[in-house]
Amino acid sequence: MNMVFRWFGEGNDHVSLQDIRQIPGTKGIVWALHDIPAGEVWPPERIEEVKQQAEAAGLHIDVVESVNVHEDIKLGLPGREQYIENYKKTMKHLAAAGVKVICYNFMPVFDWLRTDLAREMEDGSTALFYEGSRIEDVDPFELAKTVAGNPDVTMPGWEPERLAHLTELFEAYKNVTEEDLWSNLAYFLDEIIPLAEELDIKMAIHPDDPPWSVFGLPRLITSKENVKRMLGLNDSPYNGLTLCSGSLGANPDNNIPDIIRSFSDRIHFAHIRNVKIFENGDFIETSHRTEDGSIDIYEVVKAYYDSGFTGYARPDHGRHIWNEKCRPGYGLYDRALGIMYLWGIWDALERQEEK
Ligand code: DNO
Repeated sequence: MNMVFRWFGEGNDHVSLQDIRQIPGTKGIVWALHDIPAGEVWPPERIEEVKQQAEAAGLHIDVVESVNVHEDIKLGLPGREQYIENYKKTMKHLAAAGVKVICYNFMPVFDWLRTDLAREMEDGSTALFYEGSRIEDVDPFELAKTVAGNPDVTMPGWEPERLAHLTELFEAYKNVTEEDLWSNLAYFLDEIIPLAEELDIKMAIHPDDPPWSVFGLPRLITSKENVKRMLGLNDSPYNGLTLCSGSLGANPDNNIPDIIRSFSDRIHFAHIRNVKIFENGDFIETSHRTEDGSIDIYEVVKAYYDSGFTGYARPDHGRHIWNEKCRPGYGLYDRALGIMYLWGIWDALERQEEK
């Protein structure tokens, strides 16, 4: 396991590179140029800047999360040709800097979605929470109006540039079926995977979070069956996965250790975290520890271990603890504790095998 840690960039993250370097067994940052809108080319000099900062702190920049995919590509609009060209340019610039894995997602309109950024738990810590009833009956067009009229409304995973166009985006997706989205993904992959092979950059799609349709929008990467379909769209090993245990695991029908064992050779990046699922399907992000949530993190790590996983892994979202003021889900403390839990399991498995 090549352990890495998400870092939002100088001046954009309260966690320093030095902090990250001090987490045992952590070798690199997971990064992005967050200020560059989806669809634009990442300039080589900006990439070089991050590389130099990271390397000065003794960390690598092998994993980028994410190079976001422009909506025209997901919608299959004529504009996609230009945006795919731009995507390819960014891939080339990243390869030149030594990047090995690009994480991306193919979720229409939003990235991850929660209803509460700081739901308090019994011990006083807070965490991201998803309450189905607050989403499932919401009319997206009404919501778009509220958002448009109120600059203070922000939702996790909703990039400002998308928020500004919410009504148009919902309108554009009105007639896009799940099958359309699959074929638009296939089109995108046919374009970029040959280049990924040439550049030796592994593409790693992130599952949809939560793994079901929200606001009536189609969603693809939601189950084992759909992961299989996605990998089958292009059989190249460069067409791979970011296996996020917390995203797929929010649906209790998804057996994460089984998914890992089934597709281990195509998992280039592991996001490992736990969630506690309530009877009505709501869920909260807990500590990484198995006992605290609904996902057996021991079995998750064991599945990677047994598969001889040598790819990149990061702790995923953590709780907000010890009065830390941080980005929702991205505090230093709980994610660092998560890393130690993951290493604890891994090292114990290694020892057992040596005996
Ligand atoms: C949330 C993240 C996601 C992820 C993207 C990948 O914290 O796991 O936002 O970065 O879906 O493209």
